[in-house]
This record gives sequence, structure tokens and C-alpha cells, in this order.
Amino acid sequence: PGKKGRIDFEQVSFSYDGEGGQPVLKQISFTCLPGETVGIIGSTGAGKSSLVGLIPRFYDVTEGTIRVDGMDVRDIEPKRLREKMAIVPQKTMLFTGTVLENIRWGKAEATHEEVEQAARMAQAHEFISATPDGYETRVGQGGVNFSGGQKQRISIARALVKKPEILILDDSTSAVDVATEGKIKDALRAYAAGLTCILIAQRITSVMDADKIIVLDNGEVVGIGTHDELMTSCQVYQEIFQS
Ligand code: DUT
Repeated sequence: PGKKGRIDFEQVSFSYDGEGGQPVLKQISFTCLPGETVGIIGSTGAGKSSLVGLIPRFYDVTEGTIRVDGMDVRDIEPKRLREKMAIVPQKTMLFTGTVLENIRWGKAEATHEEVEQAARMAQAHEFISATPDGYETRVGQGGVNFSGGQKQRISIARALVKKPEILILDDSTSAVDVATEGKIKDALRAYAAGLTCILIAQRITSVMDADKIIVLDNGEVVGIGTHDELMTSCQVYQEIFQS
């Protein structure tokens, strides 16, 4: 971590159909400094997942530039880009192996110690340890069925075991209760002061304490600021707060 993990969006526009297509993101500009937590909030279809998907290059921008640590992501070697960041997708994608294998999917050579440390931060160690087979429990088929929130926490552990410089959570705690979500955030802060975190959320409580919150509406940034700033300056944010 250290001073790594800066992200710059410079006038980024994006359409799934390329140039001339229906824009999903319009002229997005913002900076996320190393170690900052940036929250992204906005109604369904606003473009939140599309926006974060541009950073690991699931898609490429139609216009503008995205820089990571000053470099255009298109100029960073794909392997290096993959190492720098971890993304926890909205829909958890665990496979029918053991919990250990599922977490190690993030980093094949991780030691048991590293897996456990990641699971502790993700607030998953306790419920994993409470099962008869612990980390050898098979996910999915028969035996223990983990809840949606538990699966999300295993997915977060999978991302953390990589020790990324940038962590992207796409609504990854939607099924986790607010108190546990708070503990995950505390653990992230305590572990890695240098970890840059981008956090998509539906609930305002999930992003309230972020360094900066980006409010997206219909592909456009309609507000950037802290919770207090947005409460006085951004009508869309106030509406989400009241809903
Ligand atoms: N879209 C596509 N193709 C895709 C994904 C999305 O055309 O493969 C469209 C749907 C929507 C817009 O892009 O009109 C933005 O979708 P996105 O999933 O980025 O929005 P969101 O803010 O993440 O929505 P949600 O909160 O429902 O996840």
C-alpha cells in the first residue's frame, strides 16, 4: 500500500455500444487519493457498477481517461493492473469447493495464516470456525449452507487475501447487517491505512463516513463531497437519505 492507489477519472464517458451509442456515463471526473475511501451512491441503473468496472478494464472508456497512480489504465500491463486491485462483485461468485479454496482463489499461494487474517477482517472467521469442518467446509452442495451475507463476507475475504492497493466493493455488504458492516470497515481502516477503497452502496449509512461521496444520477455526477456537504448541497442525496 503506502502511497499507491490513486485513481483519477478525467472526463470519462462510456457507452456499452461504443462511440455514438447510448451513454451510460457522461463526463465523469473525480480523484480518489491513496488511502481514501470513496463512496458511490445513486438509484438503480445510475451507472455505479459500470463506473467501477472501468477501473480493472472490464470495459474501456468511450471517451476520456482513467489513471491509476498517474498511468492511463490502458497503458498498465494487465497482470500488474490485476495485482493492484480487487473487486468484489455485486453478485457473489463462490464455487463448490471448500471455504479455504474459495478464499485462496484471490491468491493461490496464500498461507493458512493469511487466509485467516483476511477472513477476520471480513468478519467471516467466526462463523467459518463455528462450522464442524471450519475452513474445510464445502460451499454450496449439501452440508452447511451459508447465508447471503456470509457468502458476501467470504467474497470480501477473497479480495483481501490479495492485499490489494485498491479495493472495490460493489454493493458487497447489502446482505450484511449494519453493525457487522461497521466492523468490516473498522478492520479495513486498522489494517491498511494505505488501502484505497471504492464503495458502492444503496444505504447512506454504508457511505456516510467515506472521505468523499459521489452521487450518480442517470450517468452523471450530481454531487461530490462529504455527507455533511451533500446534505446541504445535493438534492438527489437528500432524497436518497429520506427514502
Ligand atoms: N447496462 C447495459 N449493459 C450492461 C450493464 C448495464 O446496457 O451490461 C446499462 C443498464 C443501465 C446502465 O447501463 O441503464 C447502468 O447500469 P449499472 O449496472 O452500471 O447501474 P447501477 O447504478 O450499478 O445499478 P444497480 O444499482 O441496479 O446495480
